[in-house]
Amino acid sequence: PTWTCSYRERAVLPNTSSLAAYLLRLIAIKKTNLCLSADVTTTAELLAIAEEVGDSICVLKTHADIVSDFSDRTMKGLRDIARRKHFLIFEDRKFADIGETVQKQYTGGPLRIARWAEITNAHILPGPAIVTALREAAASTIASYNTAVHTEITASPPTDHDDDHDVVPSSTSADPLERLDVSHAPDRKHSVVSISTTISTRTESISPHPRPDIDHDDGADTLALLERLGEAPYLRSLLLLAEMSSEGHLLTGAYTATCVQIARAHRDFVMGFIAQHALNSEPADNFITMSPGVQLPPAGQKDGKKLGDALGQQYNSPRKIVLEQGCDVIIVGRGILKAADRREEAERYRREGWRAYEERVGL
Ligand code: BMP
Repeated sequence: PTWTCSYRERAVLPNTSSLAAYLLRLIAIKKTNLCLSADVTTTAELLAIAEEVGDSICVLKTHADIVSDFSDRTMKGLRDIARRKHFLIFEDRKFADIGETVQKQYTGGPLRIARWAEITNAHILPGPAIVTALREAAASTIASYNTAVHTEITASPPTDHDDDHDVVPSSTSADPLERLDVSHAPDRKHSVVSISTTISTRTESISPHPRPDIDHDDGADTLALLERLGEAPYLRSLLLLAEMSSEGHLLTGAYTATCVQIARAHRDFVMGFIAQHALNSEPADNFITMSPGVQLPPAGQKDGKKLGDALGQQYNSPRKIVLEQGCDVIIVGRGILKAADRREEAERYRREGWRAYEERVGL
């Protein structure tokens, strides 16, 4: 049903969470369905590549645990670039443990993923509680953030916005969680979370309100539209691994079908799938499919020849993934990272992915 819908149309369908609606609008405005898989091993390289290709992508995917010097500086640097260049951050963590453990892995440890990544992903191997556990941890993070913002607003001199919980800090302010330092004060964190339950309930609702100022092409340029779109809402979302790109993977048949059922039961938190083809089959489905294992065939080689690496990775072209398989976002790592001019190569992937999308929806 979503196969021939434009990204803009899908942003206002019912059952679309606020973060998914934001991403769909972002894709439509920047005209990019490209996600860069920034598989680099130092903070300097990560921030450099984010800066270099940020204008060409809708999502930046990270593997924080391969960054040898990952620290607060990495998180802040990434958030800063994401805000300026308008993309979402997706930590490719592939959670796969019991609920209690994934909550700690998601919010704690040296990476504190929930703080800086809007999107993360999980296997459903342990059963559906992995989703509810991550959702609960995400809600606490959002609640802490909202309370921190609220505390900041009410503590500052009175303004018109004093009672407005939806106010988001201005783009120049640093992470308010930082100032409240909730992560280092467990007791305080507990009370902060309880005060703000009502706020988090409000932020988590599925409410893709139409935005006439950006949901129609009124001729405004990209920068003007991005300004109207504003910053990403402070929300969290999950992708479920429904299929993999690697040779001989076991995420097939009934497993993939169960994954879709679990996603349907948690539409407020699960924005979509990592998969090799679109999985929207019921009228209510509006899941976003992001697909890794994408590379353009080398110059002179025809599309269709099997491509891969020596360790099981298998590649398809952007055209096949978007036009024939109906996927929404192409995830590209080495195809861009190994290019001599990565900015230009990212643009080439962006154009390919976008052309395939336009052809699919008949634009
Ligand atoms: P590359 O384009 O360089 O092959 O990188 C693919 C990226 O996508 C890697 O970060 C890998 O961990 C991830 N990935 C994948 O390749 N296949 C999957 O099925 C799921 C993934 O997350």
